[in-house]
Amino acid sequence: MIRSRIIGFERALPPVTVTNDDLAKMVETSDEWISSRTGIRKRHLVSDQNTSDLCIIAAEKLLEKAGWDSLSVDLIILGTVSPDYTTPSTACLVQNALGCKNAFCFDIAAACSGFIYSLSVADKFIKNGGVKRAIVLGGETLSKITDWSDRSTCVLFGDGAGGVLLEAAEEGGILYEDIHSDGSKAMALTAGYRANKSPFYKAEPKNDEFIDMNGREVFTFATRKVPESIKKVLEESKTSMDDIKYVVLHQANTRINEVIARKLKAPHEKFYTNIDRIGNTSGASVPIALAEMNEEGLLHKGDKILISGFGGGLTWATMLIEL
Ligand code: 4VN
Repeated sequence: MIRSRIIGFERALPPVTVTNDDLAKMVETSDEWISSRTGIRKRHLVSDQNTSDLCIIAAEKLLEKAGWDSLSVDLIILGTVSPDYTTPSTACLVQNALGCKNAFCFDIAAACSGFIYSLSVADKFIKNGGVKRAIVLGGETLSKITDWSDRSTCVLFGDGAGGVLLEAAEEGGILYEDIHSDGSKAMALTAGYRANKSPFYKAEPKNDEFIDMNGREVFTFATRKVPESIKKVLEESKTSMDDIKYVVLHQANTRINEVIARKLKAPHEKFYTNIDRIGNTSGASVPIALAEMNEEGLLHKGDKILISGFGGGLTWATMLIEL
């Protein structure tokens, strides 16, 4: 069977960092409250960049480091819930900046699971035989859809992008996946409602463009569904947690990830974390974490890792990968 192998990891973060103390000057909060409840100490926020700008930087680094010709890329998929435009897709903006004229390109909206959903779709195109080389990205500028007067959410999020290259290979790569949605809980985490401004629209316009989260409901969902999903991937792939080098969870909140680790009875050292420096970057968090792990020399050929995203939709997805 054709496999999709990951052969590069890169990230791009905006240069400006904002500390908890900076936020405490804007809303009624404190470094103590934010860091003890979420594990976040600072986050990168854009001052003049959009999602495409961050994704283009990450994608340029990917092609350069791998020595791939732009014209050899067949597919670009980009997970985002904060695209520059509804159309063109952010993936098409990346295509143009990189000169990947032979690629077909689209965005996937699956919030914090977006990068893993995107990897899953790219994997199917590769397994089908039509695509040999793909760029898969996760990028967000959540700061543009954050309600900066809501102290319960504005302290959580950060901006950034990350991505990988996928190449058709004989073995390794994406080994197993578990991927789900539960639209019955859609309203637990919403953002970006687009009011109908047509003169023909008669209903009361709804103003709901900013991130709105029922923290308790999403917390409960994540700590229930993610351990279940990881256990299922391990069982069905006949893999033991001992065989897993690292578990890379969506960096939503340190406390959530601690509960997940405890439920899995897995040692904390296996769980990579960078939320203290990066905050919650939704669909960008897993690829940013992978790029930082790679830069720190933690990822080696042959290693097995688990990646898991969970959030808006509600959506969740876990993948077993052999590097
Ligand atoms: C997935 C999750 C979260 C999330 C949910 C709850 C939460 C993050 C609630 C309790 C609160 C501290 C913050 Cl699990 C967010 C996303 C969106 O990316 C996805 N934090 N908290 C407290 O009072 O302790």
